[in-house]
Amino acid sequence: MRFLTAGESHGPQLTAIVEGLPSQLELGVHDIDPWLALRQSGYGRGRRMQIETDQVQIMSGVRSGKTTGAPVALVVPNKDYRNWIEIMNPEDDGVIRKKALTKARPGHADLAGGIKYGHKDLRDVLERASARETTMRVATGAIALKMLADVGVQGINFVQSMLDIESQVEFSWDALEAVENSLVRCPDPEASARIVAAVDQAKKDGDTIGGVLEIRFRGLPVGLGSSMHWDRKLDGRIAAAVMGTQAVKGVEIGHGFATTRVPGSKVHDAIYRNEHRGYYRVSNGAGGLEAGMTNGEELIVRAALKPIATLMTPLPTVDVVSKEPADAARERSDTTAVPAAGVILQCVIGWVLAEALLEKFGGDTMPEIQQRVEEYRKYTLEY
Ligand code: EPS
Repeated sequence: MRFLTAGESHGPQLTAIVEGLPSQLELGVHDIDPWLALRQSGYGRGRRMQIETDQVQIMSGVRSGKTTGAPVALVVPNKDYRNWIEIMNPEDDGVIRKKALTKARPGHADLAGGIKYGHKDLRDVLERASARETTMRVATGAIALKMLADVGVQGINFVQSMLDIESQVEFSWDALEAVENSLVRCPDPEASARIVAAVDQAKKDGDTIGGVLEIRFRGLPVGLGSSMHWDRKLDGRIAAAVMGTQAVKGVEIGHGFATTRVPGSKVHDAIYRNEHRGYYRVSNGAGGLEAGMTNGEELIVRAALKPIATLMTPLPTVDVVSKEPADAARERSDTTAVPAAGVILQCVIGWVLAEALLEKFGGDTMPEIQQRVEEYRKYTLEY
């Protein structure tokens, strides 16, 4: 499976082509749009989210609510394009550069991208680097999540901390409701309220806020990924997908960096077996991955998201046209996108898992895959 995305933040539309999906997967816009809506939510977003109501159009590869096996083309129009048509129109050779950006924002793609791609209007860089692009990674990831759900795999994402405000509640799958009820997707109501206040303060200060996200999946078959080939190890592929998401600066699986602070006897998860559960662990420091393969326990991934680089109280920079010192450009932006990032990361990790599922269980049709997963689950229990 693979996909390509295209589209600028203020261009006409966002596009994705997904190739390699099995046929007979039940799929409709109702499987994708709720994820797009979740991605738009979260306290701390800017005015752009009031302009957009992202809804996907499925342009190919699906008939009567099922995939045919053909490439699936997806489109999400940018409603804001009508306000940018003079600036972003791909057809117009007299494009007005009235929103040209020359004062490179520290932490954004602007300066390195301008040098690399040879642009002095840094809008030509930022329009694609924008996190608007994650819309299509959510749309494609939502398809992966549907495949996973059809073989009994469930995911969840939530905010663990923002600034020094940390969720104090022990994780539970029943927390989903608390997460959905929280303005910032944090399962701890008290931490959630403090984070909302911190976002308000940051907005007043012209500042931005990052945070730590946690994403979990349960019900994964044992042995997705590989211990034999470095580039097929699932932890590496998950880390690449997570780090390939805008603003992510760190990724951790299971106890991650904390495993370095205690000896091995306190790190590794003892193995038990009974007839009902088969092999299992009572701890999960490994976060569901050993040697690049799923081990049947919950997959636990954490990611660190840096604060958004567009600051209303800007940092010093250089104007790439005048080459004089300047304050970095101010653009309409979000105070934080941490809550949305959890949704995005669940989708991009879901994609990697669905890919690994297809590698292991093959099959041109979804019913074939489902049957093979079911047989393999029986085999795993008896092994
Ligand atoms: C973004 C800036 C803001 C965000 C945008 C990412 O958009 P605008 O410049 O139109 O105000 O809202 O995120 C999205 C549009 C989105 O859908 O996530 C940036 O510069 O990266």
